[in-house]
Amino acid sequence: MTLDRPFQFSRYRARPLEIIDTTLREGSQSSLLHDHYKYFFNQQDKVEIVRALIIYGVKFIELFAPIVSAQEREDVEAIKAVRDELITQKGYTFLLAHVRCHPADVESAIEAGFDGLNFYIGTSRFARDASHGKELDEIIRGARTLIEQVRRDYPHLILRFSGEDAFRTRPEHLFRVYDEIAPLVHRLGTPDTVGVATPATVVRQVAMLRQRYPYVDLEGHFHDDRGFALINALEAVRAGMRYIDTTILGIGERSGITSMTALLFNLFVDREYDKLEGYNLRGSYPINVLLASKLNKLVQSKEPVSLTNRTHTSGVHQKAVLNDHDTYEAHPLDQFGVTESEILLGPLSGWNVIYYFLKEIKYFRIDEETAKEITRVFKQRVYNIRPDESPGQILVDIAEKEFKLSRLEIPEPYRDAVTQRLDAIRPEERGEMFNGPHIR
Ligand code: HCA
Ligand code: CU
Repeated sequence: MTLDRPFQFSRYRARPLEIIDTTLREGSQSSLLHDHYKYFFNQQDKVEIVRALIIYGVKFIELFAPIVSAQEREDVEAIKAVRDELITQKGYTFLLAHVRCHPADVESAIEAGFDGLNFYIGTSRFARDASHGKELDEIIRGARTLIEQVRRDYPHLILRFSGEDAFRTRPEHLFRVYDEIAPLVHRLGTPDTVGVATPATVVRQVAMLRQRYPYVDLEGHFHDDRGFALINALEAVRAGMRYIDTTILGIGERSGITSMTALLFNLFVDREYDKLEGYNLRGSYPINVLLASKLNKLVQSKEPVSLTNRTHTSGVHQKAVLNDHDTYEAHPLDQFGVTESEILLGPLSGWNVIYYFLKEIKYFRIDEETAKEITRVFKQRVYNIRPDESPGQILVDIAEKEFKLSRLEIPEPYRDAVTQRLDAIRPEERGEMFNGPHIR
């Protein structure tokens, strides 16, 4: 067994945290694509996603090996063209092919001009029995021969090896394989393929691998079956893992993997700023929206970097947020591109927000007592709302038709300029950062 320092890839000095985006590989395995009559990202989707990732600051992008289909092979060409176009502006981004330990996968990736190969093979009992049927010695022999050959013939390639289902592989088995492969690769992956890991087992696994393979960088890949994909990735980063696989919105096989923006947002909240070097954090919400639009859905409500986390529905919250949004918004989401805050009118709204809405946004001449009365009427009416109505429209109708309120006449050009009650917002947050809540 040799555990020498491996060869280095010289073109790039890795940052404290490198995201390996796998939206177009792992993410393409998401059932969400199949729920929307879409089944795959088309070439234009892929090009737009890759462009957004590069602009966001991602330096490693994983794609399927082109052997998967003729279409994949063509798409790699288009993706490479975008990457090349952005090099002068954004630096180099490495394209990595996800390959089985099969010569045909490797050949297809090399032919397509990939910068690196992410080898994987199942090492757990399950994979050995039910998937490829190979025993450990055979796995080792096959992988070693292939990787040695690739290193010899293509020394510029960045190589990674993952024992799939590493968290259900017994440590002595994992060591037997990794001891042989570690000297040949730049990174060792330790994927939690079926989402069984916990923060505690992740910390243990990272410590164990760091101790045994001090010269090889580690890569994590955490599935969300238990809802732990985010916390596991965070713990792994804290324990010294440098490379983390993520996807935009965390999409992937079954419940997916760690969401890229959720991970970076949490590192920011925990003040791990060194890990955020080179990421354009303000692009977080826009990149989530981009992917959600490709899936024909909204950014999901459980996503930390979402408008949902700046949306308020209950009367108590709405009143407080109008005075100081920090009351129910603890995190600097505006720095992650969620620059608006939203108040949704509905049966839970109180008179404060209704007063604000009718007076400041709809220009009614109204006093507080009238607003309270209108609120009482609204709270009855809104329970019978029709699909073609909005709560805002019901309020305007009540104010106009039942209470016969008149409105201020504001000349057209000035209307947009006076809709926000700026005195409710702290001075340092005025301007483009925070324009007051958007009410509807
Ligand atoms: C897969 C499995 C994988 C691979 C991860 C890796 C996993 O879908 O092929 O190559 O590190 O979760 O184990 O995504
Ligand atoms: Cu996976």
